[in-house]
Amino acid sequence: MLTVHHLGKSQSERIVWLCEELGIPYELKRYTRDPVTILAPAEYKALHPIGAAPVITDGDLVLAESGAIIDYIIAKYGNGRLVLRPDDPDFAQFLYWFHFANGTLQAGMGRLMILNRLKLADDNPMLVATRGACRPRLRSGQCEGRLG
Ligand SMILES: N[C@@H](CCC(=O)N[C@@H](CS)C(=O)NCC(=O)O)C(=O)O
Repeated sequence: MLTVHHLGKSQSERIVWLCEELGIPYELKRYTRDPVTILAPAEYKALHPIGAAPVITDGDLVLAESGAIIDYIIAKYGNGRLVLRPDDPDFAQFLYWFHFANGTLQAGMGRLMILNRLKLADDNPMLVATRGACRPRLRSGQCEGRLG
């Protein structure tokens, strides 16, 4: 049985969303962040050496890394849904947006979220550099343009 180990307010939200979208059976095991540190509880960190959400288990398999989990669930349980084949005219664009989400969008948003929490001075060089690298991509309207 597929189990989604779900840490609230984390990237595992996407795995729950995927399972719901596919309408597949799965068990949802919820974990709550430490109220002081806002980090995952020790029980969650013990699931996989990466110590980060999301994590799924499926029989003896313990799998982390959201992109790998999404690929695994779609390949194993998707019955051809939510994926394009190489002969589809949109195949390259499908790959681009799939990898853009984790490789660029999430990475940039994550860095900005952490730096914003530190309440650094507005001219802090690390904040300025991160904003410079991330915001143009987030503001470019690229996502809105694609979504229409
Ligand atoms: N590249 C990893 C990143 C995983 C990650 O950083 N997860 C964060 C939450 S979004 C986490 O669990 N951090 C540890 C913590 O909050 O204690 C993935 O896509 O799965």
